[in-house]
Amino acid sequence: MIDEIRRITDEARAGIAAASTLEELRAVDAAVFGRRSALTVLKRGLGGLGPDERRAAGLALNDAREALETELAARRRVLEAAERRARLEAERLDLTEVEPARRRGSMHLVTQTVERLEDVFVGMGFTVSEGPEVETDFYNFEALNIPASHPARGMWDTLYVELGEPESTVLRTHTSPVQIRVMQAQEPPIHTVMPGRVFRRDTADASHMPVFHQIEGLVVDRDISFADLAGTLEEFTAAYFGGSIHSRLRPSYFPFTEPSAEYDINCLFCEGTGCRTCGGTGWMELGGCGMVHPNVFRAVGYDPEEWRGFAFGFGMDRLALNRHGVDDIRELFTNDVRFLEQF
Ligand code: 2NL
Repeated sequence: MIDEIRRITDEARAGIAAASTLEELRAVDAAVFGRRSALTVLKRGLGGLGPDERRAAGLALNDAREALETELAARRRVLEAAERRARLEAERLDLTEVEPARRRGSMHLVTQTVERLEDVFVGMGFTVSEGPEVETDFYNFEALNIPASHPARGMWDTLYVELGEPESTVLRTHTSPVQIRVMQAQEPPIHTVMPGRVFRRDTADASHMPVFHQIEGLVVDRDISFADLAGTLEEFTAAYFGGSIHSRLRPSYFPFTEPSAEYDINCLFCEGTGCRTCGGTGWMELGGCGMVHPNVFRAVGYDPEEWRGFAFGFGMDRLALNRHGVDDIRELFTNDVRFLEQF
């Protein structure tokens, strides 16, 4: 009988080792320990043996049971761990996984333009500054050398906010008030650009909106000259539009700069050879610029004998439209998803 127990035990061990899933192991368990298993049959047969033989066989049977139970439990742990691993792998959700073929959200056309412009100016050593869209008359006009009586007030169709004294609070007509705030807050040297929304009393059409986007730049230091202004704008022009596009400055007038100039760039369509878009001139107007007026320095408490500066400004919406061949500025503000999702 001892031999028989050993044979059954070896067979059961082989079965346990061969089970490759928990389900197979449960079948082996039933086959080894079940009511009709070889071990159970042998145990029942103990009664027909003599006392000594019965004791020896009983001990051997118990040893076999214990050994097999231990091996079964060990195998069960191994298979449970394997099945858990397989289940986790099957249920795994990789939240960083992307599907390149499917379209996801994108930045607004104007935001893309602002970010490109900021990248170029930051690369040239400028910081980026921001300020409020609702301004006082002082920041939007007075400090910029545009007193209430000044005929240049008519250059901006101002939207007023009903707050405080009549016409004392405005929606900023340019981002220049941010430059005043920057100068009030810190000493030169200053190299900063300020992009942002500005507002004018205007009827919407394909090329006008009462709200649009502007970026202005300001540099203040000792011994800053008009040549620094021209060189900075030429450098920016090549960096943003590409090396084949150049800039030129033409005399102009702004109350806050003296001298003042219009800032033109080569036509982006014909690159300067002349076409219908640029009226055959090879140039298109981008914005304005000039040397900061001494009265502006006085308004922020800078000594105009000590500090020199230049400033420039241009609209960003037209750049966004040009780059993508869009012909109506209103598209930038309607925010129809079918339009926006093209970019
Ligand atoms: C344009 C012209 C310009 C400025 C903006 C400026 C600001 C301060 C002092 C002096 Cl605080 N100037 N800004 C100067 C010249 C032109 O913008 O056509 N913008 C769209």
